[in-house]
Amino acid sequence: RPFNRLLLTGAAGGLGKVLRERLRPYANILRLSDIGEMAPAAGPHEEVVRCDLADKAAVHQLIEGVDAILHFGGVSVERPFEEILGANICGVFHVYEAARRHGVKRVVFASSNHVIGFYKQDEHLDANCLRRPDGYYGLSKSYGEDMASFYFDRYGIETVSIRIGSSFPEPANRRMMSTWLSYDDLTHLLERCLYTENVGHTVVYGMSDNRDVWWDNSQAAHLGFKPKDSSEVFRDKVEAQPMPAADDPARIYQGGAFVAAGPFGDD
Ligand code: NAI
Ligand code: 15L
Repeated sequence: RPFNRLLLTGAAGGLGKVLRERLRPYANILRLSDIGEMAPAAGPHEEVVRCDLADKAAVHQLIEGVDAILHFGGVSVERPFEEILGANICGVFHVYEAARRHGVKRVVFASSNHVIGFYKQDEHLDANCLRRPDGYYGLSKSYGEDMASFYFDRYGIETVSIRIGSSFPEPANRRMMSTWLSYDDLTHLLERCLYTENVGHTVVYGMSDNRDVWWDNSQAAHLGFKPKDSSEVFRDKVEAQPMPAADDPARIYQGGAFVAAGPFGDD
């Protein structure tokens, strides 16, 4: 039972390009949006709309006629606060406010492990842990999760916030042996996020069935997310890399190098 029209923001990005292909079964029409160019041009059952998430009126137009939103657009790494502000903080407000005004009832929000990035790698977390954002980027995702919670409590718009670990073709380093999320497992998770009823605001950690994990998804068990892949198949390749020094954030913190990014600007 596909949705009539699904919106994917961030469609020109790394995950957006992958999801453009993989979301096809779930929508009669997939509306793709990004501030950047989205090649190729719209194919059958696609709509391509350039839009800056910082532009409230444009986002309002973008969301008209949509049945559910996969919100993947925005700045995806640590950057100066002013860059994060428009795309991620104003952007997520614009998305929810437009969803409210157009009666959209389901959002899947690409949150990030960087909302809890300042926990150490020997700590185990579930969805109820206090957040410890590791930068302005992590703060913006934390704000997005609060926005999701508020719009559910106030307006009944349901969201699954996925604290994505590291979703790339393969884990690039030792830290990602724990945080890696394969594209197949991401796709399965998105399917569960779209179709599970009564999610309220659910927080789920987006990780594959990796051997050594830091996160417990028991509070999101109702989603029925059962990852099938594991980073183990890459272990030899990853462990051929030199071990980071004992004081390297990549070895200490769940957020890895993000905890030490910046400061930016003149200071
Ligand atoms: P990406 O940086 O490749 O894609 C993000 C897209 O958002 C880009 O195409 C960019 O042009 C667009 N964008 C940026 N500012 C915008 C604005 N003002 N208006 C409209 N679009 C704008 O990132 P990626 O890896 O594809 O990630 C997608 C989402 O998932 C992001 O929200 C990211 O924070 C989140 N995420 C990704 C992880 C990963 O491992 N790939 C891990 C955790 C979270
Ligand atoms: C993220 O939130 C980023 O968007 C992505 O590029 C990776 O850096 C990922 O986290 C990670 O922590 O590996």
